[in-house]
Amino acid sequence: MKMKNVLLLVLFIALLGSCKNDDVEDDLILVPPQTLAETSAEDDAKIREFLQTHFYNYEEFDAPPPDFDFRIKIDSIAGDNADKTPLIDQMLSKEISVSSEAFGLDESETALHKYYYLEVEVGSGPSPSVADSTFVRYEGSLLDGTVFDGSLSAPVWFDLAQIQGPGAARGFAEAMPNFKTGGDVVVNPDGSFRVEDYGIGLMVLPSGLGYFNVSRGAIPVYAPLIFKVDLFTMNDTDHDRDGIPSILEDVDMDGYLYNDNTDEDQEMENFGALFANFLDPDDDGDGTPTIEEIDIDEEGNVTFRDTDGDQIDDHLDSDS
Ligand SMILES: [Ca+2]
Ligand SMILES: [Ca+2]
Ligand SMILES: [Ca+2]
Ligand SMILES: [Ca+2]
Repeated sequence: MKMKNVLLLVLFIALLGSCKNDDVEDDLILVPPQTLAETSAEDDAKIREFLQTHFYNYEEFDAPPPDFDFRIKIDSIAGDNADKTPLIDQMLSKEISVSSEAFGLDESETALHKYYYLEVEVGSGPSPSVADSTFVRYEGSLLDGTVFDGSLSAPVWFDLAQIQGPGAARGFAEAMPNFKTGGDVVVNPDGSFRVEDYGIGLMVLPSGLGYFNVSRGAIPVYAPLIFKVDLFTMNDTDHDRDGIPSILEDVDMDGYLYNDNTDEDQEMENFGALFANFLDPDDDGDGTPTIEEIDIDEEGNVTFRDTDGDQIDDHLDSDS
């Protein structure tokens, strides 16, 4: 009896040991894991120090020189620039709750994360929602100025709903609704295009709204991120084509699209996978597609039905 226990224990340790070795070899992460809460606080201290010691070319934006390119430039407050207004006096901030599930962490926790943003130029168009698709020019950098990504010559479409999900820099999607798009997009015969009065924004994100414990290219683990963004235009989205705009599938209206899944229990049983409502064409899993359980008028406005009068709309009600 005693022998058996010892054997089991040895086996268990051997298994644990081999798992650990594999992990280290696979992703080469040698730093000890950190919690969201402690990292969020550390990041905020780093970000605030950065914002206190840096400024952007606000004077050029206030009185643009003839050949000004309307690009944000950030520099240290020192020497000739010792009298500049620091970013901390100009940027606004918002807080977002982040769950450790998004990063597959062992320790379950939810922690508030503060990001900073500045609307450098206010666009003349509407603001996107966190579910919209946006046409942007952008540059991403670290606090030390290292540029890790960008698309300055050719703008790109970014699906904010996807960026809000796991594996992407969620804060990019969260901060974008603080900015506005520009006027109509005018495409020239040579394929180039022009957008008047587009929005220009700056965002600084803690690592929990970035890639957190994952190193990507030049981005180390636990790295706060800076994004400069030119926001040209946007499209509304309906990811699952069920007739309901994706932003209206945020049922609990908390601004997060991935925690609304009406038929979650059933999905796990039937498919072994989960589809949040904005990615699910049959939201209540009753076999009738959502698009047949709602009404859409000629102008595209969506209204919901409640046939059995139980205060649950038909497309979210598996028994009607
Ligand atoms: Ca939600
Ligand atoms: Ca679902
Ligand atoms: Ca849906
Ligand atoms: Ca249904």
